[in-house]
Amino acid sequence: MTLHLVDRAEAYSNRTAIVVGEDAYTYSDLLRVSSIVATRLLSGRKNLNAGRICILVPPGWDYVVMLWGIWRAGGVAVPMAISHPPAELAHVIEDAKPEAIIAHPTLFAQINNLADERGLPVLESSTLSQEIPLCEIPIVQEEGPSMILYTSGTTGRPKGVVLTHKNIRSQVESLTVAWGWDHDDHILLHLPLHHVHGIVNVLLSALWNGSTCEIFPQFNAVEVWERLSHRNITLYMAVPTIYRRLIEAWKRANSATRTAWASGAGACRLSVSGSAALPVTTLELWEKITGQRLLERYGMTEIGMALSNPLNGERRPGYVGKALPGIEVRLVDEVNHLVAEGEPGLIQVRGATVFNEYWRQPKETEAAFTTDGWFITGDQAVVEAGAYRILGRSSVDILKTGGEKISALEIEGVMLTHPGVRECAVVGVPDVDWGDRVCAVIVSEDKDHLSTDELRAFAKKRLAPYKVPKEILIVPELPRNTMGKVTKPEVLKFFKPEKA
Ligand code: MLC
Ligand code: AMP
Repeated sequence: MTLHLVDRAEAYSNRTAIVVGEDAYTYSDLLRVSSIVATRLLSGRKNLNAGRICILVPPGWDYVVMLWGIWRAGGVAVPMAISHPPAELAHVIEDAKPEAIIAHPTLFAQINNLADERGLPVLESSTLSQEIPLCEIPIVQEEGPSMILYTSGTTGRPKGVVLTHKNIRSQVESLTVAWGWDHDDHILLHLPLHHVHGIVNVLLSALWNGSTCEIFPQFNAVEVWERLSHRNITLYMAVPTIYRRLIEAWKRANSATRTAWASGAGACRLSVSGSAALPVTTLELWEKITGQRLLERYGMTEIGMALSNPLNGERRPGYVGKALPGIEVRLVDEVNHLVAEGEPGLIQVRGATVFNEYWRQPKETEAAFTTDGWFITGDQAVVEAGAYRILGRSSVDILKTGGEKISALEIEGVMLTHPGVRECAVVGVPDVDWGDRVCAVIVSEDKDHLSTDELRAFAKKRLAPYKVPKEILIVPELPRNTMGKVTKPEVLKFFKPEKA
């Protein structure tokens, strides 16, 4: 069977698939150029046979045709974060064991040494889409792997979540029904393209439906407002931090600009928030400004989207609604017994949208599922009057900052490699802008010679920008319980929460 996503594109032929600045590309362009990319990647072979290919390309047309080209050649795409320093990229390369890396020339400096050291070819994205006589494109099985997305867990460095083509198809089919996607939709995309939110909820949902996806290379609040003010964007999706930033930019604008911007956002048929808890104050302010009530939904890299407020009907502030079409969600206690409505429980999810495995991590995979096949999310919730309310994570060591999931333990592990650091504890301080603000306390080997500036510079070199602690305190000792274990609730007291 060929990929449904690709088959459907044939029918959308001359409709606009992607817009980037002044450039518009049709579905026919997407099919033609992605088959060129596939031909070049195959380079005489019949099928990439699930070989991994990393993509280090900024959001834009090149990114989309590289992704489709890899899939059409039978490969597995490994989208990499363009903001990550080489140390983080090295982990992905080591783990995914790709056969090549596709990179945009502006990002060569980040990747060339890593690739050279490992004898890996770096393929320039624009060269891959240069005309060539096309070869026969292989038949790709929907049950096969399509992408590996890296996500943090409580232990170690980020793990690769393997999503199949079928998973992705099930995810977009569910969202299509739930959110009423159709070919007249036009969505704005500025989210990073190494997460399900940007890739599946926005880009692939648009392409599945013959809609138009307009891509901005990065988020900029004024640019987003200006674009919305043309009143022809029908759908908008972002994380709570972004809605917060948009609100702040709107407050700074003059009265005429505010009116134009608000009317543009109000013209969207639907605006969605997710990837982290949406503060009720943010929902209320957005509604006050634009007249639109945000639709909050809940999801995860391993499962796509699971819970959503309704397209039509009441969207309750502070709640994430009910299970999406085709997805089973349940709440259980510590011994896997269902809990009653009104009782807090652990969220478990089952269905065709759910991934099968962490890449080359059979033990982690086994531990992530119950014996009867439910995925254990690690999140807690309660059902009240038929709708789910997320209560938080089971582990204090998993944080969400600006929609990015991170592991406190991973950051602690990196900080401990600094010779001046004896001990380190990282916490997520509640913060109305970031969700969790990453903060660290350090016990130094030699406090007179260790500065917080140096520690931040050290972290910046080794960690993704959003993992770098925003505040670092050097303290004489860490708070511990009677068993000698560091008590994170006590560590939190070193920092000031920024609540709405
Ligand atoms: C950037 N910074 C962050 C950050 N992003 N700090 C904490 N958390 C983040 N997420 C840092 C920068 O390193 C910089 O630090 C400072 O903040 C300001 O940077 P910026 O350039 O202004 O930030 P910006 O590039 O605008 O990024 C902010 C953002 C971005 C919110 C637009 O983080 C973003 O797009 N987040 C969305 C992530 C996402 O798509 N998640 C979905 C995961 S999938 P300094 O020190 O240099 O000043 C998922 C499943 C689901 O969760 O349910 O969807
Ligand atoms: P990720 O691993 O980046 O896909 O992040 C998934 C996690 O984001 C979930 O396990 C939740 O903890 C969190 N999350 C996603 N959506 C919401 C939401 N609407 N409210 C609260 N948390 C959310």
